[in-house]
Formats: sequence, C-alpha cells, structure tokens
Amino acid sequence: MSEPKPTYRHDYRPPAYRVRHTELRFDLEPGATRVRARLHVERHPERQAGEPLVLDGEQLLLTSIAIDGQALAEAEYALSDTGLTVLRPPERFLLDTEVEISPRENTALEGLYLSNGMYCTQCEAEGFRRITYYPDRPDVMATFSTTVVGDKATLPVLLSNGNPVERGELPDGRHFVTWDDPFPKPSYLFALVAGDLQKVEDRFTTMSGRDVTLQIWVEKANLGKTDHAMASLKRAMQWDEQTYGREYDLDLFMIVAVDDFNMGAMENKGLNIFNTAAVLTHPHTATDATFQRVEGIVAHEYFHNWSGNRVTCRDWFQLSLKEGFTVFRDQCFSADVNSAPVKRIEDVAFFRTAQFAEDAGPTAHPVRPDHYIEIGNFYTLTIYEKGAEVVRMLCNLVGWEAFRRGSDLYFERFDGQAVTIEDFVDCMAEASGLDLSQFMLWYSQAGTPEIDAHGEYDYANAEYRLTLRQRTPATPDQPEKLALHIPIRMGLVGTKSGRDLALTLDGKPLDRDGVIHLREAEQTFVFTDVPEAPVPSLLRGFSAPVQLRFPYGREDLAFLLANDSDGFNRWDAGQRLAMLALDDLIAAHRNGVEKVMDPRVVEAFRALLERGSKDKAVMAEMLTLPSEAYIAEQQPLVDVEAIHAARTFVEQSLAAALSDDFLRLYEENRSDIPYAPTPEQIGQRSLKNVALSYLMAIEDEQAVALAHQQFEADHNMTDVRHALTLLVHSSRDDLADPALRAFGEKWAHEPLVMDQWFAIQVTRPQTDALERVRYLMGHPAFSLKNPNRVRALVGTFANQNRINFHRTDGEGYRLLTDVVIELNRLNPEIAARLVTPLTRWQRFDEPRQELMKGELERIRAEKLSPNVYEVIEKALAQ
Ligand code: B3K
Ligand code: ZN
Repeated sequence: MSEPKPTYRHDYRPPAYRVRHTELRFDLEPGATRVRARLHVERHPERQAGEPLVLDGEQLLLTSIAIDGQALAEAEYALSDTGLTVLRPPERFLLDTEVEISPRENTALEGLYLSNGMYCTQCEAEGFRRITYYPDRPDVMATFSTTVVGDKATLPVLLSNGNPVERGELPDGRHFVTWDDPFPKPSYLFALVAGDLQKVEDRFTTMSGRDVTLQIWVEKANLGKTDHAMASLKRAMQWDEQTYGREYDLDLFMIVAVDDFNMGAMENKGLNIFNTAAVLTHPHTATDATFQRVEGIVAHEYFHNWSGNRVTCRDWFQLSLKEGFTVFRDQCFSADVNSAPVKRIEDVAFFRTAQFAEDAGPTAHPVRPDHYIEIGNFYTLTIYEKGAEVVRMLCNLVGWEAFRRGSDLYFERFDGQAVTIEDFVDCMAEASGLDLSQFMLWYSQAGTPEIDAHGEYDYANAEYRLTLRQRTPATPDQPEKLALHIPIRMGLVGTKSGRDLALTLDGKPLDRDGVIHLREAEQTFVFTDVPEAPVPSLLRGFSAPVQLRFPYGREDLAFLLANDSDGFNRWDAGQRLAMLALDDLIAAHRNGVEKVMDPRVVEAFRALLERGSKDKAVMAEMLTLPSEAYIAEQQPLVDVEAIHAARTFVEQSLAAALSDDFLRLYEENRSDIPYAPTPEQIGQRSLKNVALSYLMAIEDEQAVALAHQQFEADHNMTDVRHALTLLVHSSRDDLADPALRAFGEKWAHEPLVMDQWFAIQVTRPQTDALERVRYLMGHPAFSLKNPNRVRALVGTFANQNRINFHRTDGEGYRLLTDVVIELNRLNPEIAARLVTPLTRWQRFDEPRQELMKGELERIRAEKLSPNVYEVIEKALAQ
C-alpha cells in the first residue's frame, strides 16, 4: 500500500462539474448488489470547457458506463483504486453507470452494508463513493430520485430520503419503492434502509400549520422502546421553531434504529439512521443517562436539518460549521428541558477531561483543521465540543438577540448552499456590528489557552487589580500562537457580605453579564469603588474553553463554594478545593508518607450537606469528586497508582466522617413511585446513588445490605446498574458474583443491556479486570464486528479502568493493541478511535512510555488503513 497523502485546505477548488439531479436504482443482494446511477451533469460556469470529470469510487466493480446513451470506449475513461475519470466529457450530459458492490463483505460500516439482516447506509463523510461513482464532496448538491428493489418477503420495508412516490410488484417475489428528495443535497446525506422493520408513527403540526408524519422504524422486538425518542423528537421540533424560527420542510421524518453503527446517529435528509444505543429506551433496560443521551442525540440530528442539511459545508475542513453549531444547539435544548446548571456542569466536566487531553496530545488540531489524511479521524471532541464552545462564546459576545439575527441571516442567505466558517461568522459580525477578526483565531489555533490570573485588593484606594496572562502552548505544526480574544465572565464576591459587588471598570459599570475581554498577552483590569476585600469568581459558566489558574487558598474556595452566585462556579470551587487536597495526597503517596485528610475539605462537604440544595442534581454533582481522568489531566506527569490511591482515600475519608449525612440523604431520596425520566426524578436518583457510593466506599455491613437490596428491588435500570456496579467493584464477591450471573442471564437477549454488563465488570478496580476482558471477548454476546460491543468491553476498559489498563507489565497495552490490529482490517474508523489511549504515552513514566511506544510500533508494522496510519504516525512523531 502506498503512503496515504494529506489533503490541504488551501488546495480547495470548486468542482469542475456540477450534478443537478441524481437518479439511483438499487437491486439489493447480499453479495452482489447492483447500483445503477444516472447523473445529470453540467460544467461549473467558472471552469473551462474540456476539463476531465473526476468521480470518486472505492471497491466498486464497474459493469457499464455511457454518456447520453452512448457506451464509452475504454480509451474515453480511466479507472483507478480511488475513482473514475471521464477524459473529455461534453458541457452538459447524462452519465449512466452500473456497478456491483457487496454489502455482506462490508465490515467497515461505511457505504451500504448489512446489519443483522437489514441493509443500511452510512455515507458521511466519504461513504457514498463505496456505493457508486460520484463527485463525493459536500459542495456538489443534487436532488435525488432513488428506486430500491428487493425481495418482498425478507425486505418488506424499503426506505430512502424524501417522499415515497411510487411502489409496485416485480417478478420473482421482488418489489420496489421510488423515493424523491426535492431538496438538493450532497451525497453524504444520502440514505437507504431495507429490511423487516416495524414502525411507530406520530404526527407534528409545524408552526405554519403543515402536518408532518413522524416514524421510528425498529426490529419487532424493540417496538416498546421508542416512546422517549418520539417525545424527544417532538420537543426538539417545537424548540427549533420557538428558539430559531426553523420549521421542518418535508411531509415525512423517519428515524431507523440499527445495531451495527460506528457513531451515535446520522442526519440523512428525512431519514435519520440511529445506533440502537442512541434511540432505544425503556425504564427496565436504559439508565437515566441513556434517556438523556437519547434526547440530546435525537435533537442533535433533527437540528442538523437546518444546520448541516439546508446549509451545508463547502469542504470537510468546515466540518465544525455544522457540528459545532449543532452541538451548541442541542446543548441549549437539553439545558432548557432539563436542569440547566447540571447540563453545563456535565458538559464542562467532560470537556475539561477529554477535549483538553486531545488538545494537549499528538492529534491536537484546530477547530478548522488545515490538513488531514483521513477525514474520518476528524469527528473529534475538538470539532464537536470545542466548536460548540466557540459558537457559545460568539453567542455570549454578541448577545442572544444579535446571535438570532445572525443565525436568521445565515440560514436565509445560504439556504441550499455549501459554505464556510467565515460565512457563518460574517453573519454574526454583520448582525451585531462587532469586529470578530481576532476572534477567528479560535478556529485556526489548536491547543488549550492557559490563563494565569492574580489579583490584589488595595484597601487604601478601594481598588481591585486583576492581572491576566494568556498563553497557548505549542501544538503539532503550530509552534507559535497569537493572543486570543477571550471573554471572561466574572464577579467579585465580598468577603464580608458574601454578595457580588457592583463592578466599575475604567469609570463605567461593567456590563450586566460581568464580562471582561482579554485580548492581549497580558492585561490588568482595575476595578474601582470596591468597598470590601473580595474573592474573585472567574470564568463563570466556563465562559471560554481555557485552563484558568488563580492562587486560591482553601478558605477562598470554601467561601466560593458557599457564597458564589454562579452555580457553575460554586461547583467548580468544590472541584478546585478537592484538587488541592488530592494534590497533597498524591504527593504523600509518592513519597511514602502517611496520608492525612484535610479537615477543611471535610468541613466544606459537611456544610454543603447541611445547607442542602433545591436542585438535587446539582447537589449530586457538587458531591462528586473529580474523576481519575480529570485529576490525571491536571498533573504534569500521570502517576496512575497515586491518583487512584489519593482519590479512594478522599472518598473513604469523607464517607467515614459524614456517613450519617450520607445515610440520611440515601433514605430521604429513596422512592417507590413509578419510573419516569423527569429532571426531578433523575436528580433525586443521582443524589441517592451518590450517597450510596460514599456509603459503599467504606463497605460497612449496612451499606452492603442497602446496595444489595437496591439491586434486588429491581425498580429501574438506573438503580439496578448502580447497585450492581457498587457490588462488583467492592470486595464482596460473595454477593457480586450471583448478582452478575443473574443479571447476565436475565438480559442475555438484550445486547444493549449486555453492554452495561460488560462495562460494569471491566471497570472493576481489582487486579482480575484484564483477565475478565480477555475472557468476556469470548462471550457469545460479544462480537468484534459490532462497535457498541467493542466500545463497551474494550473501550471502557482502556479509558475507564486506569489502574488496570496501565498495569506495569504492559498487558493492558498489549490487549488493546491486539484488538486494534484486528479492527484495522475489519473497521478502520473504530480502530483509529480505539487506539487513542496509547497515543497519550508522553504523559506517563518512562517504563510505561517504552511499553506503549513498543505497542504503537507493533501496530505500525502492520499493513495499515489510512485511518490507523494517520493516528499512529502522529503518535510516534512526538
Ligand atoms: N454527522 C454524523 C457524523 C458521522 C460521521 C461518521 N464518519 C453524526 C452527527 O454529528 O450528527
Ligand atoms: Zn452532528
């Protein structure tokens, strides 16, 4: 295999030819599906006549090709591994091709493949080229007419984008349906589904009074698990009308659930295809977290109908144009329909752990990358989550009203077009009158900006001087960075009054939101008329995706934890306080010194428990210690054992000191009322389960009995899963083993529940976890061909069981490598994602570095897919 070549953003050129309309006909057969395509092609007005027509195509067997009805001679076109070139096409013509493909052999799950006997497609980003020869790039937009032909007995349901316009019977027990999609779209939004499916149907009336049919298609066994997705869809449709003035445009909106799917879901026009894990729910099988995830993903894909489909990306470097904006939209939706502070806390906790790690590692890239080898590797936390943070900053900078005007302008001006990130930001600049040129650096510079802040209170002059210094560390290809425009929402909390003080900056009151704008490498802000000594509350609501350091004392943090008016920063003060204690304990562990718990942390938690909170979900977050992964992210060099020991010590110390409070909290929040995924119930359950986790940290008889009872009570999956996890992660194998066995037998027929069963076992801190992974890979419910199974068993182990994955004998690394090597052949997209933990080798001690690099070398010696090749090269280039 020759070395894969990068694609550069600066090489962008409009296509030489456009496709006005695309007619497709599929004759479905597992091993030999015939695809006939008729493309209505014309020369791009800005390009010269006589240029060749270049079509993408991979793993296709061409059986015929004609232009305007005339078969082409061999000399008139050229075929390669990556496509087909028509050497001298006319200005305007019909191109007919016929190819043969094999869905049965397709384990990469890109293009047309078979999942559990049903045909389905995944075309984003470059899957359509595995279906037919086509200009497979997002700036070629065409209307589609698709005829699907299949065996009527085994494939009674035949779906594609748009509206069904014709159906009928054919000889040999076959039938067909023709679908018309009137909205021009790029090939990546094409979809086809065929199988033995059942539907659940509902209706939605749009704001202009149009009636839309909503359908969720599933296998028969899953018919009872669609209610929540349907309700979420209707809520999302209404929210987008109310919030963004966006209405649905076709008469039919379909969701299909498939077992084998690389991502969560895909926003194909009118026919969203979902991973079963991202759409199916039932109180007996799904946890609260799954209910919330399903709601968010259903909304996300629906929102793409405007931010992505009606207005799409000019090229894949602009991916965050649709993904960052759509994630921002789904985050706001979830915040509106659930607990807004908790949504923000969860998103930021995840962001600061996983995106910060990505931005500090060998695959760091800007929100708008400059080059890629395999675009499939760029569906990253940076494109999605950092992209969303950048849009959020824009929204906060210009204010909601201007942001909404900018978004209206964007959708109107560019409807039906493929555009760039600049086009989007220009609309925001135009609608607000703000100069956003410095802000654009957020799109081009990779790496997490670090801000060092310090402040001084001047009693004599009643002034508070806040100095901020920003610096963005070097990242691959980007040694030098410029100063960014960073909005910092802040307050000064009076130490006497415990209240936010009025802020006067440069003689003027600071705007109502309390935002200061850091634009220089170093800037000092002088607040005047500050009547009492304050503690600054900085970066409220995580107003910018940065790492902010301030030399807070523990008293300051306990004070903010009790008094900050910003809920997010109250939570963050607790996290910072815990981090200070954890840092000391990590050092103690490393130095072999006895660990002593900081009484100030215990008292802060006690005060928190005594004060209580109206929002139970917020309270649960406040009581949750930073994860091992987050703690690791904050250390210069990761000491896996010390982090685990320190965190466990803090948990046990708090549990021992506050066990009465935790017991009270547990009892107060028990409930027998029927399960519903409402924000109130979810909050109550998380608080109860946090309390149970603390009680189980010391494993006294009473705690063990409570966990066991909660498991046996079998009230809902959230409680059952939590109790089972605590038992399996405890030393009580006498209770855990029978519980695990019972759970595994009960749910053997439910793959998504078996995923939970795998995850619970492989996150066990005991030393047998790795052997369990190897053993469970032979379990009948496991398959390397199903991405959900791989993620639940192998991905969960490598990412969430840090002490066992990083075993000093290197067995964890070896296990992951073995799986990556196999998946490199079967499913390169999943393989390239799964290898991530090994690419972070620079963060660990030298013996581990050597072991990890050794495994990366072992992968490099294989014949690699472009996906894995790109990641491994970056990881080893460090
Ligand atoms: N747009 C899809 C991404 C699929 C890419 C797979 N290589 C899912 C989403 O963001 O909505
Ligand atoms: Zn998306």
